[in-house]
Formats: sequence, structure tokens, C-alpha cells
Amino acid sequence: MGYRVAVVGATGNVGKEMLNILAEREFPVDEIVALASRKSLGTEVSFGDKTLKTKDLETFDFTGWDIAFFAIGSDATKVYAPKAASQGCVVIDNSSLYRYDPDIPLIVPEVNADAVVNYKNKNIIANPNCSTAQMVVALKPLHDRARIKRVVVATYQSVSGTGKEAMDELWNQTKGLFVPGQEVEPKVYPKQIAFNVIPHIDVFLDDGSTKEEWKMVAETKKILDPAIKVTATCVRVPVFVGHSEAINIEFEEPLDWQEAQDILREAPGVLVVDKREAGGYITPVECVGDYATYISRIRQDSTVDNGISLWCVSDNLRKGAALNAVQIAEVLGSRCLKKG
Ligand code: 11C
Repeated sequence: MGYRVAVVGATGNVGKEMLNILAEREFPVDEIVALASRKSLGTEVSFGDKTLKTKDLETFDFTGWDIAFFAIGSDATKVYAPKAASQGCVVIDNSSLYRYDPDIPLIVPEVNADAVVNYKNKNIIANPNCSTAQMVVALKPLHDRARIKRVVVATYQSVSGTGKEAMDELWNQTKGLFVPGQEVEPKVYPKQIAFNVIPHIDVFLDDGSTKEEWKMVAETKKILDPAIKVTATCVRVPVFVGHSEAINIEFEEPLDWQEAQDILREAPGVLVVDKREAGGYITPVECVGDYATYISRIRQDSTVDNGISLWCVSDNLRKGAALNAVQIAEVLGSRCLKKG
């Protein structure tokens, strides 16, 4: 006995990972359907050892389906998520459309699983931005111990966060730089991404910050604690998969780096790799395909009272998107929804 599950946007980076993770974690599925826009209709996608042919999202009737994972842009989500929800299907949405709606829970299961019951308000649950998800997994156990006052974070975000076209741009631009006459001009990004870094993700806001930076602030407050002050600088780097973050944390109470390391070793969803020697830390290429949020470089920041700095790395398509969505469904299943 299981659930009838739809994956919306099944041909995209995140949709494909959702199907992989549902199969890997043996999520109880009675029936599964892969949905996509008309232009991807009939495309084949893998679900474990099965192959699914995508069906048309536009004409799909969600009546009788239990859970729909949405991994499409906000504009299309605005049309189809309320339709699915009103047809009785619980939507777990990876876009930013509903994240800041006070009636819609924004969930990272290691942090605020209890809020999942609020799905009943609108039959919709929001999945956070990838850079927020991995950060709050790391912050939560430390906040429980010493109360976080302020976080200063700089991100190093992979191009898969933008999508498949961006991954192609990095690949082709990198090759093109070695072959005279085959240089690839920036198209997805405003500047060259190969062998470069770009301090700009999502649109600019009036105060000079970017929307990606604003999301890290607003989502951390909603998921973890509205009292925590966050300032972020979000940067795109020439890495295919895996977001990294340098996080500086100021606490209300004293916290020794060794105790922080012990706390993080016990924390759900976290793996600590922290030897104070060459290679004794995790880099993004090593986290690809994993579930964990890796923490390295835990150290005291003696420039403030009660400061700790650390390095945090995770697979942005997994904990940052598809895995977190499936974990939400697992909580929903165990606490709220009946099977079959
Ligand atoms: C990036 N974090 O790396 C973005 C992708 O709000 O879900 C996800 C954007 C979002 O570009």
C-alpha cells in the first residue's frame, strides 16, 4: 500500500533527481506519473529500473492523486499548483512562489518538521532555496545549544542551480577557451563563467542585494528563527554540482569549536569531515550524489564574542531540492496522509 505520486517537471535537473530519490529511498509508491510541458511530451525518464513516458501537465487531472512534486518555474507553478491542490492532491513545490506565504509551511525536515501539518491550509508545502536548505541544517543544532544572533554567509554556488543550459554554457565555454575560433560568448550568465566567479545570482533588489541573498535571509527566518540576523553574498562559481558556503556565526552564549564539532557530529543530515590538514575537508565534487550536508573547517572566530566559522557543502540538486522534497513527503506520509 502506498501513494499515487506525480512528478511535475520530470525532465528537468530537479525533476529527474526527484524520481531517482523516490526510487532510491523506496518511497511507498502505488502509481507514479511523470508530467512535463508540451515541448517535452513523450520524453522518457527513469524511475528505478522502470522507464516513464512524460504526460501532458496542461490536461492532467490530479483528482485521486495523493502527492505532486512540482519542479517547474514560478509562472507555470502559479497555474498548475493551485489546480492540483484544489483537486485534493498535496503539492510539494520547489519554486519560490509560495515560500513566503505565511499560510504555507516552508519545511526542512531536520529543522521544522512539525510545521508540516499546516499543509492543510492550502494543500501546498514549499521547499526552500538550495543555499538556505543546507545552511539551516548546519545552523539548527548550534542554535539549539547557544542561540544564534547573527550569520554572515558567502556562497559558492554551482551552475546546476541555474539549470541545464547553464551547465552546457560552462562546459562549452571551458572547451572553447582552449580552441581558437570556438570561444563561447556568455548567454545564460551576464559574464564568462568558465575560469571565473560571478557575484550575482537572481535579480538585483533596490538595496543593492540580490534576490538569492534576500531568499537566504527570509527563508532562514521562516524556517529556523525570525530573530536571527543574516547577511549573505551569493556567488556563482564554475562548478557543475554542489553548493559551498563559508558561514560565520555569532552566538548569544559561549560555544567552543570542539563542542560545536561534537554537536554537528550528532546532528541529523550532517556529516563532519574536519581534519586540520591538507585535504581534511570536503569540496563540492565529493558531495555529488550524496544526501548529507558536509561540515568542515570548524573554528573559533575570536574577532567577536562567541563566534564560530565553518565550511558547509551539499549537493544542491539533492538536499537543496529533490531530497528535501522527498523528505517532506516522508514526514507528510508518516504523520498526516493515509496510504492507498
Ligand atoms: C541557484 N539557488 O543556485 C538557485 C536555484 O529559489 O529555488 C534555486 C532557486 C530557487 O541558482
